[in-house]
Amino acid sequence: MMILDKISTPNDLHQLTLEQLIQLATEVRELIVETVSKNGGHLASSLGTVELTLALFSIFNFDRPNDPDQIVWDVGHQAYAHKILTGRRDQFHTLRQFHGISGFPRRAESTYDAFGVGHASTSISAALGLCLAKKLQHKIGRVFAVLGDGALTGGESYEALNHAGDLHANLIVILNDNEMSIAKNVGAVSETLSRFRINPRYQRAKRDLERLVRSVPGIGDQLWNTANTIKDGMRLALLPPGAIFEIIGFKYIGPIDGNDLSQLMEVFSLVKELDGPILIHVHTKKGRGYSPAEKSPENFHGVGKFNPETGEIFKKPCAKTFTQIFSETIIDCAGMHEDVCAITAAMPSGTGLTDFAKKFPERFFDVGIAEEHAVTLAAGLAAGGMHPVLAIYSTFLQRGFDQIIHDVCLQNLPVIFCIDRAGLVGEDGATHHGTFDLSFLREIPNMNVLAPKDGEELRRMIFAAVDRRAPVAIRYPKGSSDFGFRSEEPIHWGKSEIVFESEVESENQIAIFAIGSMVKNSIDAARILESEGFSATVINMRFLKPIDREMILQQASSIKKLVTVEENVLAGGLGSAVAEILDDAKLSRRILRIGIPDEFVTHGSRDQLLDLVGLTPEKIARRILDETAN
Ligand SMILES: Cc1ncc(C[n+]2csc(CCOP(=O)(O)OP(=O)(O)O)c2C)c(N)n1
Repeated sequence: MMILDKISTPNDLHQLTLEQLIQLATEVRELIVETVSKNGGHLASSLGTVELTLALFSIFNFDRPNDPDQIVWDVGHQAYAHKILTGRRDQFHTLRQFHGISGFPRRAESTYDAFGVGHASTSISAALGLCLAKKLQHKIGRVFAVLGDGALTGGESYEALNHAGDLHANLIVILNDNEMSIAKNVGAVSETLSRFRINPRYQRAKRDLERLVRSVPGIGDQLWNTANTIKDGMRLALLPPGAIFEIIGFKYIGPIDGNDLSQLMEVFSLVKELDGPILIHVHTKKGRGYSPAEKSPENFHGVGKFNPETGEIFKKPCAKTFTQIFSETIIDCAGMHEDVCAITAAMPSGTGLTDFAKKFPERFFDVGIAEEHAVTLAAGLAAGGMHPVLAIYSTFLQRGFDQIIHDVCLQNLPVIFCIDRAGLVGEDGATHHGTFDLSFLREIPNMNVLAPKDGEELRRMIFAAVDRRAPVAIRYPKGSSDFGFRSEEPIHWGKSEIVFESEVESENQIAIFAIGSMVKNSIDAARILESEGFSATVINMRFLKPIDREMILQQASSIKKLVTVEENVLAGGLGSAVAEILDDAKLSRRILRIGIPDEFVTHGSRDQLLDLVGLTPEKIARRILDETAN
């Protein structure tokens, strides 16, 4: 019988011996590797935190009725062991699948998921909130924030540390340091912390821990004496890196080996008796226990399906992605323009800047998980005479909203935002969909908002944006950039293009205004409509702002049925823009606005989700047919 079979809740771990826990760690790892090899997911980070999860569950009480101890996992991509050990083992095979469990902790999924996550650097703030809520309700449960060294590059982490230290909050922060973000971590703090490896200077550490433990009122001496008998072999150090945290009121413990169960359990047993705020610095190995992931943690950070025996990652044959087109184009632009430089917030490979970084290292900046800083840094570079391009996922640009308004657009600075993963991203789900950017960018004065229908258009838009010398945002989706058609139409600023006109003559005329990823689906929908006897025109808007008012009014003057299609929330997007134009022109007209409804979209494959929200060609055509029938 597997040990895992005996575990239904975290407190079941209290009964296990160290040997059984070590065996359990192996079983949990095997299940993680097996499942992620089939479903894809965040493998390396989750393998690194298995012992940490087991040690927390075996020492603390996550099952205390009405007042359990609670963990907030930062990003939440490292919480697979947590999911398996908190009653979701049987559903674990559905990880990240449509109707299956989420790849991230979600309050709606389990009461053990204390706080929903997906974006980085929120854990300390959220854990502090939980902690204060416990205090105000006279509860005794402990709250943990577990964050990586990558998440510690995000400003919100420091804002929360600063506040927690000031409040003397009873919070335990576990800094899970593996020296990796997705790529190698960056920044001065990470650099400083990494200089302090687990080392044999634990005599001093012992002394300092003794001071902390003995200071526990009433039981300190006894606690220390008991602990002392099991302390041999402990690698616990209270070393200078802790000074960063001690200055702001945290007790710093570490670095300790976060993949060594006995060390972790020993430290947690002692810490249990201490009041916070405490920061425990653990070193873990990303990909621990699965050698392909240990060897290339970046490739196994967020990975698709792979062969678990060999570690060979299966790649779907696919035409060039938008990311690849961006990657090539930005290198060409930088070759032609010496002022072009590129910024990423901890995602050099995801956004396609790895080759740029090699070719133009002095013009490349990885700022860490610091999107707000990235936007203002770009504004500063632009104010100083450079032409920065910030390559960023749509969902993470949400972090920089005020900076876009206050630092870039208000000063009308030439910053280009290349916004990848715009629209539905698939298995990462609600926290990661990029479905708001058209709306939140369109409302900002001076901002230009573009969306290409294919790779070639993206290339032209990037060159046009460089010539424009203004704030420009170009958004494009995940995946292939080749849709099998090609238009040679050059980009005219603020102008759309007609990409499809039915050959059939019909009284039933329809104009479909589509943007970005939805141009292709609208053309396919138009073909379906044509087969139903309709005559459809599809307009590739290209620009949401400045929008092609002339084209909209011209179509509206001759065609009764107007439709807009966008892979963005309906509120404030293309449909709203077209409606506003018609209203301003006193043309009262019903527009069928097709886009993402006012709700958060779940996880699943991109195709399943497009179908769910009604953005496949068939569903678009069906909506239009239903509308015309009524
Ligand atoms: C705000 C934000 N920006 C970017 C990301 C993408 N991202 C997911 S995990 C990750 C690296 C996290 O590194 P770390 O916190 O050290 O955790 P590790 O994976 O090393 O355990 C990044 C950049 C994100 N989730 N949130």
